[in-house]
Amino acid sequence: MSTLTKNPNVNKWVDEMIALCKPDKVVWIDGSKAQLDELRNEAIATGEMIKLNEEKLPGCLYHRTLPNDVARVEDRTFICSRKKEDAGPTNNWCDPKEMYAKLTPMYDGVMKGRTMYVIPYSMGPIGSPLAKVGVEVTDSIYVVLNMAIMTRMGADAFKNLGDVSDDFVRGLHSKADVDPEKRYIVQFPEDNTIWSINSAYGGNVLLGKKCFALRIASYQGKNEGWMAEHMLILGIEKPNGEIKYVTAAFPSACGKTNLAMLIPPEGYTKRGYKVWTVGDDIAWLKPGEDGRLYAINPENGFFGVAPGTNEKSNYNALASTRKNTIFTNVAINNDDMTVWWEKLDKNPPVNATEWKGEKVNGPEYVAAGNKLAHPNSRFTAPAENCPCISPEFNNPNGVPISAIIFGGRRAKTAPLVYQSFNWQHGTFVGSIMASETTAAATGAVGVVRRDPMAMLPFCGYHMGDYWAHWLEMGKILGDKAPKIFNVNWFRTDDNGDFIWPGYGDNMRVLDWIIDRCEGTVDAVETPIGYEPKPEDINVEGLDGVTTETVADLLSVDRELWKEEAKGIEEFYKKFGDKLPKEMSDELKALEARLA
Ligand code: GTP
Ligand code: SPV
Ligand code: MN
Repeated sequence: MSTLTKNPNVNKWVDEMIALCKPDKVVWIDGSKAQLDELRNEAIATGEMIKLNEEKLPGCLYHRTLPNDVARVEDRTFICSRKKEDAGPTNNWCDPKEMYAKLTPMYDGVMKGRTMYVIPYSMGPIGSPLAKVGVEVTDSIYVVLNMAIMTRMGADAFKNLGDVSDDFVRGLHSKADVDPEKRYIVQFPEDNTIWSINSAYGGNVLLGKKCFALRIASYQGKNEGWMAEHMLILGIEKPNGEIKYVTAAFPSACGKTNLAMLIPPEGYTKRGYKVWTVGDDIAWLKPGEDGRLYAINPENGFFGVAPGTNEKSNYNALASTRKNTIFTNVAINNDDMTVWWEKLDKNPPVNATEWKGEKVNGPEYVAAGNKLAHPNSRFTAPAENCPCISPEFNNPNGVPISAIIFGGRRAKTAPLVYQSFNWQHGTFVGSIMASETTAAATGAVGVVRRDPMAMLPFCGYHMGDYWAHWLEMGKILGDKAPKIFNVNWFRTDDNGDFIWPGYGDNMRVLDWIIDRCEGTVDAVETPIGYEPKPEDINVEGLDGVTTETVADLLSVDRELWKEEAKGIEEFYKKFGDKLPKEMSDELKALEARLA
């Protein structure tokens, strides 16, 4: 039995996992600095992690995963609810009994010769009424060190669980042989259980993140009256000191981290605007005592996309990675043991090791069309490192949300920004999201697919029931519900170049969104929703982007949208009688407005 907790439910379950995996040794993670330092040193000694330049990147480590193990694997991710219809048409499903029977032999003795680490952690500030406890057992030090950054990890999480509660999520992970043919990422929502095997990468193995905080938590939220969403949370401080909070759901690698940490254009900073980051990937939302919707970030760090991050595009993210950070699958500059990735700067290191571990001449390698860092290479950085981390980051009650923003990568169709007519229409707008696929998951990149609410890979139950839950939440929130918007930073011109400058300049769109929430700016009614008058998007100080450009970015091509409506109808058919009538009504209303 552990000295960390007397909770019999925890101890019994860990004993079962030990009996199954048969590790040589079991280490309970208390979260102490001494213990973590010891694990870091062990990982460095075995070569699992590489120590980086102690002066330039203090406390930072490098890790490389196998080339077959660099992203989430959606085709090997399962929702094992007892009834198939509870997983719905957008999830892979298998009967839980069958799945346990298939995986149990794979875990049998898998940790022989290895150490099992038992990680207690809290998703959300410890003691928050919105927080939840998880325990992950794993044979990977990399997982322990990442969980130490991404969650509130250690003995305090057990204190919060108490001595009797059974309310914790059980996560079992083994890297096993990292065999992609035997890789499984499996959620058992009805058992509060996650089993992950044969991967050692990010979202597949940091079980507090996508597996718990989205797949399991979305199911818990439906049953308990709250929401778990793939959303950033940010606060916009206005010149009068007032802060308005918004959330935004964009699919993986579509700009959440960047928007969450943006630095407003000069004209705005001079007037006293500032952005505060509460979260960059996941939000848990629940109505508060005043009837408004409140959000916490269940995470404690950022597992962010490295390529594209630089001083100019995302100063705050880069600053967050300058100490106590883990870099995965980026390139190393061997001259000074620092890191490099595409678009960090224009100077790839000459004496480089590319992400797979081969020593190369960086400039030559890049000139030949190769990438030094994997497109889904990431940094794991503590939230406390972020220069613009919100003073409310640890507020156990979260922050009140004024607006919810949906968005994705669409070369055409979706305009720069529009507002839904109301919550029900906003739910429809979220449900019809589509976006080009990215390197965050294995498979083709750049293919447009439907990704409702950016939750396609993360909804732990039937998507039709999920939409019904959204509609239900709207009824509970009533006139205190956040306003719902849709944005698209990714429209392209005839050369395929992005028209909108994006990044910090997205503040100009947030500005309009906040004004709409406060009712201080007009809008134009279009068939798809309310749009800004082009002149109401501030273009002051922009190079080559005028009010005419904005008008173009806001144009709604009725023929394209009629095609879009057909695509939505096709997509909706998948959901059969689980599709809420409100959603098909909204589709009919859209078609009528387009006709
Ligand atoms: P996950 O962590 O996978 O959920 O992704 P995310 O939504 O946090 O995406 P992130 O902010 O890391 O952005 C991913 C990629 O999109 C990076 O390469 C960015 O440089 C690029 N990007 C972000 N914001 C913008 C923008 O406003 N315009 C353009 N053109 N690209 C952007
Ligand atoms: C995503 O893919 O949306 C991520 C990265 O945020 S991972 O943690 O790997 O899921
Ligand atoms: Mn994500």
